Amino acid sequence: MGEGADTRKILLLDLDHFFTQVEERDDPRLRGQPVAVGGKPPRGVIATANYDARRWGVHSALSTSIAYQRCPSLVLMPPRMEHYKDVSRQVMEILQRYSDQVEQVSIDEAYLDVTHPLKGPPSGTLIAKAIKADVLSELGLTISVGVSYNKSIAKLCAGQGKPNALNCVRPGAEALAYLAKTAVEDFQGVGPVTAAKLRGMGIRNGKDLQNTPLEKLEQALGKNGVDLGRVARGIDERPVTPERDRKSVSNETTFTRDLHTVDELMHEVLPLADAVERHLTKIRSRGRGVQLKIKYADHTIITRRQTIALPINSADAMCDVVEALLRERVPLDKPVRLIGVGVFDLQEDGVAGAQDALFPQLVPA
Ligand code: TTP
Ligand code: MG
Repeated sequence: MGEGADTRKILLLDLDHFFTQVEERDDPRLRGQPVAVGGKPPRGVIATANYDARRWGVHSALSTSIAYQRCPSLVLMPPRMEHYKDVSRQVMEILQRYSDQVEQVSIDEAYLDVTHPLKGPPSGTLIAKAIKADVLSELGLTISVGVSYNKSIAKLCAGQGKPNALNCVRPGAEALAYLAKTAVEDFQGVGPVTAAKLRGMGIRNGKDLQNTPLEKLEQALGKNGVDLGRVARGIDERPVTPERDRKSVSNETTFTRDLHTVDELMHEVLPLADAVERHLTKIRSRGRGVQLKIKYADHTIITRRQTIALPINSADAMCDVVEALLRERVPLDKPVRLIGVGVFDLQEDGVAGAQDALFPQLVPA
């Protein structure tokens, strides 16, 4: 079976009240008090507040003067950004142990694809538990985790039952039921304006989104409406993309009729690889890996990547790797509707590594 979207294991990890948690860890006298990190009045704002202070209505982006009015006993700490960045790096290092697919999305938040973990048990929930235990024992911090098969559900369920949450939503009926009861404003990208528009159409939750045809959502909200409708139906194929992989060049095409064989597919690959070569020449770069994406007629997607010894930029070299991948690592038991090819892990021509590899005789002994 191919690696369709429904078979992934995705985690979203988000540290609890991050800046204040670090302050409380470093100075235990703060524990049990309402604490915020932020700038001083009259002009300062709150960066974050611990859960005690939140009960008083103190939250991120609130003016600190108002925070003091709401909570006169508030303990205000000045931000120590460099320190929080160091702690953030330490957390990310723990995540890297479990997967090489880590996408940091903010100072205290990251997605992890653990479909093929580097270590740990073969279960998203058990890996989440192991990571939580590492972060707590090594760094003294709690982190909330959502586990599911796509990014949007992982993100939604990570936010529930904070702090120190661990929630899992399984694909299929469980995911659909979970999404059905999610309020529209809890979906990512739905702000007050969109929410009001949806409510005006009688759409209050995921169930209503599931029951509204995508065409209708498109008419009301454009492409975002279609994306929202798909997310509510449990479809979100966005990959977890580590920073290094964002440095890639690729090109894809959807066929006018579905294809079945390696030869048919390779016929389509050449012009794509040519376009990638032209682009690489323009930006004077080479890639140290080749990536292949296949979308089947049933819309499941698989991706395959192959790192290569010498960085390449030629269409011929790309085609060789793609053909090997197609023959060895891609099941062609279903018709294919789209193929994408590209290179990743780019480096500029003339950069030491590329030259060394291409012209080993020039490397001084
Ligand atoms: P968040 O993860 O949004 O918030 P949090 O970690 O404080 O609380 P939660 O338990 O709900 O996850 O943001 C992470 C850090 O980013 C937060 O500790 C402080 C900083 N931040 C700001 O400086 N300004 C802001 O407006 C927000 C939202 C966060
Ligand atoms: Mg957080």
